[in-house]
Amino acid sequence: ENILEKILATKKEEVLARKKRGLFFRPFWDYPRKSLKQALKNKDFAIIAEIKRASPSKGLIAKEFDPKMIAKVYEQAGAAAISCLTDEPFFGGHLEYLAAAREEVSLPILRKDFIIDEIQLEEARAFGADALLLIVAALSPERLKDLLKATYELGLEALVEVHDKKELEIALNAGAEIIGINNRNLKTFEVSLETSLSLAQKIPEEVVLVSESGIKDHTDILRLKEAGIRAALIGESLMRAQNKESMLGYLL
Ligand code: IGP
Repeated sequence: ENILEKILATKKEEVLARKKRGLFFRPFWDYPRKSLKQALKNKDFAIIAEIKRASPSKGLIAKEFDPKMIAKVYEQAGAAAISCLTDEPFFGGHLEYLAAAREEVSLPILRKDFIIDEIQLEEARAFGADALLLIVAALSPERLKDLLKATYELGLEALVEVHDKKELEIALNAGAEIIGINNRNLKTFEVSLETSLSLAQKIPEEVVLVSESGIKDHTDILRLKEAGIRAALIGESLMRAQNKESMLGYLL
């Protein structure tokens, strides 16, 4: 059994419990949204900097963890957008961390979670997200289409994640406008930049492409740029950096 299946089983229970509880805290429901797509297009090379406390493959990544402060530093250092993990059991995240970041910065914020139900889209909006992640491997093509449509109806955007050619076709068919290529194989946790470099050639020009996972130094960024990729999503290497501002500056 792979990690994605395990996470999705847990997520189903979380969503059921959320539906039973009904009403939730919604301070940002009517907050004006920022466009992730536009923020990515505005830069020659854009970095989505991730607030990531832990992961199933690495365990605890950040011992000291202040999402407000991290968001502020990311913004000051020139990130184009922020991604915030909100999955608790596997990534040590929380929707409250996203809301905390929202209070602190004006950059677009992406809800990074395993979205399987419309109620999670509403939660994302209520807690101040501008965009959210939809993982092709976690959904049927029909569900992906439904959730993408519902995302737009709520005034949000989606980063649609793929890791092979077949998933890329499904994402494009569903009408994805921002596509993330995950360099991490969720079955083996192996990371290879080649995943992005080869798939990038198959993406139409109007689609905004983001390379995700395992990006750690300037050489990686140069390889992405040479393949025509103009955006990267970076978590661990920023979260581990003593000085996040200089790390981001170095990567950019
Ligand atoms: C960040 P990294 O290797 O820089 O920490 O990776 C991001 O790509 C990764 O957190 C991620 C992820 C996901 C997490 C990509 N897709 C889906 C949770 C769910």
